[in-house]
Amino acid sequence: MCGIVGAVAQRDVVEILLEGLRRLEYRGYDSAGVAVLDASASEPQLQRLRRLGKVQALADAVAEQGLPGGTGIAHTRWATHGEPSEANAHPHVSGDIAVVHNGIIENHEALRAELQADGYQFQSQTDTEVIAHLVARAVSGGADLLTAVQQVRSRLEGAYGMVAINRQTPERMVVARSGSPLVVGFGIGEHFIASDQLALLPVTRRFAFLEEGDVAEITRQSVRIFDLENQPVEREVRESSVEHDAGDKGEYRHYMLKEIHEQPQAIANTLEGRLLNGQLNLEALGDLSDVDAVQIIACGTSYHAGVTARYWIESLAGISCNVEIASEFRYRRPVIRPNTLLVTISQSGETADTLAALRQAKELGITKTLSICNVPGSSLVRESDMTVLTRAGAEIGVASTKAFTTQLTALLLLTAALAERAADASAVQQRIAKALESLPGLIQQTLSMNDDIERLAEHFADKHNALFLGRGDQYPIAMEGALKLKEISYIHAEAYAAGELKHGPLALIDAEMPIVVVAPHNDLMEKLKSNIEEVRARGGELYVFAEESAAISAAENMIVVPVPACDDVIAPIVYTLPLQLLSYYVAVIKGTDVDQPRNLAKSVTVE
Ligand code: HGA
Repeated sequence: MCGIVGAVAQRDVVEILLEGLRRLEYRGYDSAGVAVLDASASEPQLQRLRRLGKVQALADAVAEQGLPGGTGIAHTRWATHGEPSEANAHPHVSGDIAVVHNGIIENHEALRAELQADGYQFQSQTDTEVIAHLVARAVSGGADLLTAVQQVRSRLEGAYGMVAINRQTPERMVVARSGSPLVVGFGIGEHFIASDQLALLPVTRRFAFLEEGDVAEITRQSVRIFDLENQPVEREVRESSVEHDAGDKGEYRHYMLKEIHEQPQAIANTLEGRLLNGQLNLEALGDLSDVDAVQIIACGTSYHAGVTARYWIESLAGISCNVEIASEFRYRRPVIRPNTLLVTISQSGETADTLAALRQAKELGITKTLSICNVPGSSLVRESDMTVLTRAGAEIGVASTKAFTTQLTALLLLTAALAERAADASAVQQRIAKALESLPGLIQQTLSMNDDIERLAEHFADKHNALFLGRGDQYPIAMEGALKLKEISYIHAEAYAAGELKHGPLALIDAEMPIVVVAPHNDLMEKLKSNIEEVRARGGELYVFAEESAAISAAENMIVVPVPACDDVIAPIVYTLPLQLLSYYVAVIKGTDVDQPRNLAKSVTVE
């Protein structure tokens, strides 16, 4: 999603801003821009450059033109209102004011009409431009930049993070947070703002996270923060422990492949301190002894982790569990049972819908909340009572891989903790502990399927559709496999619970429809075999991932790919790997932009 970077310093800031944007590139964007104020000139200058496409195109333009100045704002845009174009790229300028914005201004049409009636001319189709004109109007009415932004904030509906600068007062920026994250970076005699601390790690490690409704005025010497009532507030400045670099791709062709191969280590990191010498150590998860029901909320891949966890939580811990997509949950009136634990899952911890659903759930009376998240200090972590950090490390590929399997690992730990009150608690916990202990090694072993799957991918590259089938806790893994294929290879793929085939999708089966089946040797195996036969009888082309002991043999129109044997309880995690590799190699053959697939963004900070 959009990235924001800003700086107020004595030195020229444009390189800091560009480097910040590069660090946010992985999130996906369509255009980039920068505006810099130069106070050293006899008359302060505001210069802006924007480019459609990559940050490098912007950097080339900057190198050609030069953009001196100690105050600047920069942005990568992922269009929501108005096509991707140079005219719609941020910063947007109105007179002396320049603005960058993440999020959506929902009442932009009414504000645009009002501003046009007042004589303001619009240069873009974006919702953002209303902010620039509103701030400019307030400033020309006599307000200083801080007051102007505070006044404008009360006119804006929707979720946003924004930064404004004013040519007339060049050594300051004013920022506002309402729904989209912003973090202030503290340097020595210089200050920074960004939508993600990763952008600022080359210049500082000291950060204060703005809270909902905060407005801050940032100069070289000071950071003044005000709350919704415009009262001064303090926000704790913390030293960041986030890795300095996401690292380069190393020997790998894409971040996605690197991240797939990092999974044994990432899972070991998730387990560290929580599984010691074969014993679970779950105290740090918090007190779950009074939990009678679990409500899981998430989006996309995280939602699939949640659906998998429902199978675990109900069958192993004996606790009723609902799972819902955040964007649905937040706009209905769910009935919440007493003593419900709300579990939110998000890689970034800034997913707009998940955050809103968490807040909605609290309003509905949920008092116990736990987040499964990869980013310490993120909004989701800060607003939840408890957190299980997944410790996957920075994930750069837009299509989530190690974030998903570490989420599943964390959810299995949570299941073990919730099983505490089950009649067979110690047997369940021992089984989970034993299975998890073997997991990093098993995942390493599963990665050796790489070459077989690379060859298999050729069968998919010219196809337009694919079906993914699974039963029980493999059904959400089939959903995740289909999502991965859609995301990065642009092949239409759907997942079905295999028992559902005969209720409709069987009509789709023909020789042009590859069908991927995830088939661990569990108690649903015989049922699944029948479903496989139903497909074969209709000429479908099957690709079955199965343990050898399942005794599914290759046959005409059926390729069987062996997967290492494992305890059923961790099979969803193990079977995820071949599906990740399959979508990766199909995308490579098709030549798509694997790490930044079209139209998608990494952390989805808008609705
Ligand atoms: N609505 C603005 C900003 C979009 C955004 O935040 N994307 O992540 C626009 O369309 O320019």
